[in-house]
Amino acid sequence: MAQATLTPHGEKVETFRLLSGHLMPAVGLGTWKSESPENPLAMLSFRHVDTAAQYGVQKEVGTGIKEAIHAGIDRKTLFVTSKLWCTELSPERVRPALLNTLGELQLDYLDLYLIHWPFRLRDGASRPPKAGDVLDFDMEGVWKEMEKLVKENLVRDIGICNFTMKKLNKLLSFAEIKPSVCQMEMHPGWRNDKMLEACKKNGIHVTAYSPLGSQDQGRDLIHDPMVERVAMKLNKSPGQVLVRWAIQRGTSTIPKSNHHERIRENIHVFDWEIPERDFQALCTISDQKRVLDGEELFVNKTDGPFRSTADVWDHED
Ligand code: NDP
Ligand code: 1BO
Repeated sequence: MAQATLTPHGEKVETFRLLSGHLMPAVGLGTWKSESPENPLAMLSFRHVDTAAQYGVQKEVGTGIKEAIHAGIDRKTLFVTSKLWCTELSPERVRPALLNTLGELQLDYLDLYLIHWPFRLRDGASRPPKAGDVLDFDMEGVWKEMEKLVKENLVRDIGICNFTMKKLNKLLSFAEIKPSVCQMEMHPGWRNDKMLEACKKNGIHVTAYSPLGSQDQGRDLIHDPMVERVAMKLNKSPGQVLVRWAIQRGTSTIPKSNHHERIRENIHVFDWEIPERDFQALCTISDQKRVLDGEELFVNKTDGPFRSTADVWDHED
């Protein structure tokens, strides 16, 4: 469960303790499709930013971090996550990819480095992939390289995203350092209870991505009648209810916004709670469905190796 602490300015924030013993702030700023990732204001309020080489914004995120540090924030109080993209999922590419990420972010270590998706793609792979674009993935070899990064203090924690229980069990069968964090799509429209339980059982902290239902073709949870009803009752915004729901489920979460007022809104979730009855009501939203099912990235219906999204998710949904 989240632990409450006070910032030097007397603001209440909540954190989760990872397997490694390190603390992770419960809410971070997402940066996928972000138009203002250099926003130091966001860095000052969140203290936790989630980015990835694939998002193409690491240089801007780095500028924001630098400005926040210049404004007096201690690097040690920031939590910076990035991710290893699918084209770099071979052992000899792990370290150069991390060094490139550190260079773009102007940092000498990351707090958390994640495998972005457990599928290796050929450089220049198409969307959807052509025959030969999805390659074999040496999970053990890649994880050993990730473990070396921890031992060399280049990253404090390592973890995974978009894993299934099958892939998690495979990883745990050889991991010398267990993943501290598993980042998965989770919101009231896709609770993914099975994966949350599997992670809890192994002491792995879960970060819920797309907590608001994501963007563009995502799921409009902001206007879901149940979410709106709870928000109205608690005098909070739908966005705040969705972020708070994630925290009360024991997950950290990383909402993204391009708007200052929403960024501010999404972090003001620490001095109130969703009553149990309303929390449970939010857990009953029907039509459970992923937004990010991986189809565009990994499915080739005729040439495989993944011919359907069910293949991508090991037929566990
Ligand atoms: P979110 O669920 O965070 O939703 C973002 C959308 O919600 C945007 O359209 C945003 O619009 C809108 N929004 C934000 N705040 C509010 C608010 N208070 N009220 C109403 N609307 C709001 O989507 P993401 O898919 O971006 O997920 C969050 C982060 O998770 C990503 O940015 C990324 O860092 C991470 N992620 C990781 C993945 C992985 O594979 N590991 C996959 C997907 C996401 P606007 O910007 O206009 O405010
Ligand atoms: C293509 C990247 C999905 C968001 O993390």
